[in-house]
Order: sequence, then structure tokens, then C-alpha cells
Amino acid sequence: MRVREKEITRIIVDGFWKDLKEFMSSEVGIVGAGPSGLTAAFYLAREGIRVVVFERKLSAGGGIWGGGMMFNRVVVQEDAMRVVKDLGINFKNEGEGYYSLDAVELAGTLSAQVVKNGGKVFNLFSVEDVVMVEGKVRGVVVNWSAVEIAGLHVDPLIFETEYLVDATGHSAEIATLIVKKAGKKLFTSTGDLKGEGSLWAERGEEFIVEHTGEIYPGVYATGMAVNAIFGGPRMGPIFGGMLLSGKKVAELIIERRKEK
Ligand code: 48H
Repeated sequence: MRVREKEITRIIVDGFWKDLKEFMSSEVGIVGAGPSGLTAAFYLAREGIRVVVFERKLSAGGGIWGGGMMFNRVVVQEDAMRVVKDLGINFKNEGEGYYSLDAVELAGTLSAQVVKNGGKVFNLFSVEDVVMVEGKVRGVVVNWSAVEIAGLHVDPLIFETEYLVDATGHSAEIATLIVKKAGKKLFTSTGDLKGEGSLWAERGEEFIVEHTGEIYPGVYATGMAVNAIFGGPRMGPIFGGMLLSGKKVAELIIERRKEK
């Protein structure tokens, strides 16, 4: 076989173009490919739901890679082991309900499972705004992260989504955008983001799962964004809550679709 340079380019361009067209309109759009966003995408994709994840960085995985202070192991508690087992990730039983995973295996497997199940991850895509028609969020406004970083004046493109998930982590960027553009209309007691609290691992982990859900009509939050929106404590480098929050948001959206 001859390897022809132009064929390599054609295959990349054709494949990417096909994905872009296929996911221009999706049932669920997830902003952020950290542990919570990827877990949500995995469970949604596994149900055959068309799900697209937008990730600003070069690699999917968010805070997984860094483990705790760059020690790249991840701690999860008993409750979250059902997610670890669904994903087929190796684990070490550390006793007393603690388990540990290799951070690289978790980030890699989660990303791979989303794609293997038919989800799409667009890395290097930054979500800069939402589409809001008569108060209803209908999609996201996206640009290349490189354009964002370079501060170039390049207009974005639009991706239509029926449901949107804020999985942007500590910054809760989608919730912040909604408040900025639509006012204090989040489903919190003030309508505004309440801000993340100081570290309390046990409460932070419970809080995140309890409060995972809809934050604005058709918009959901998962992962660290939940605690930033509802005022829960941070939990430090334990990831069970992120996995369980991602699973919960997927289940809520799956149920919601059934009601329609
Ligand atoms: C595209 C975006 C945008 C945007 C952000 O930070 P993450 O890992 O988020 P979670 O919530 O899944 O996991 C949180 C966990 O990593 C963590 O930080 C913990 C447990 N902290 C505890 C503590 O006490 O500190 O991932 C979010 C992802 C990142 O990859 C961002 O690049 C991406 O979202 N992102 N992508 N467009 N506008 N904003």
C-alpha cells in the first residue's frame, strides 16, 4: 500500500466534518469533560441517547489527571464502586470502605467508554455562551479554545441541544452565564450561585449527590459545579461524589425524556 499525504488529510477532514454534522444537534450537551461530565455522558450514551461533550482543554478528564497535588491516584468510597465496576476499571481495596484507582486509567477509560458507546467529545472547544430563546436554553455557543486563548475576534458556531449539563467544575460557567444573561433565576434559594464552601469531605460528597439536578429549565448541573451553585463544601481529592453525581444527572435526564 502507498501512503499518500493528501489521503491522510482527506480522512481527517471527512471524519471530523461528519462528526460535526452529526452532533450539531444533540439531545444532551455537556459542558466539561471532567469526571462528572464524562460519567454522565457514559450513562447517557449507553442508553443510546445522542450526547455531546465540549471540553476546553486538549485532553478529557478534567481534574482526574492530577489526583491529589499531582500524586496521580484517585480515592473513591464504597458507594461509588458501582460506577467503577460499570466502567470496568481496576481498583485496590484500601479497607474500611476506601478504594483507590490509577488516575490515568480512570481518565482514559471514562473518555474511551463515552466514545465506545456512541457519545462524542469535542476537545479544544470552549463554550462561551448559551442560546436562549424566550427564556429557554436551546443550545451552546462554541469557539475553538485556541481562538479564546489568543483573544482573536472570530465569531463562534452554535450547537443545538435539548438538555444542557453544566459540568464545568469549580467555576460553574454555565450557571454563571445564565445569571449574567437571564438574571437570578437559578433553582437556588436566592436565584443566584451561592458559592462553594470550605473543605469538608464527608458533607461535600453527600451534598453534591443530593443537589445534583436541574438548575434552570432544561439545564442541569453535575460535579463540583453543583456545590458552587448550591453552596456546598468542597471535598478535596476524593472522586466518588463526582462519579455518583454524573450517574445521577444521567438518570434524571433519562427519566425526564420518558415523561415527554
Ligand atoms: C468547555 C469547559 C468550560 C467551558 C470548564 O474541574 P473538573 O474536573 O470538574 P468535575 O466537577 O467533573 O470534577 C471536579 C474535580 O476534578 C475537582 O476539582 C474536585 C473533586 N475538587 C475538590 C476540591 O476540593 O478542590 O472538569 C471540568 C472540565 C475541565 O476539563 C474544564 O476544562 C472544562 O470542564 N470546562 N469546557 N467550555 N466553558 N469550562
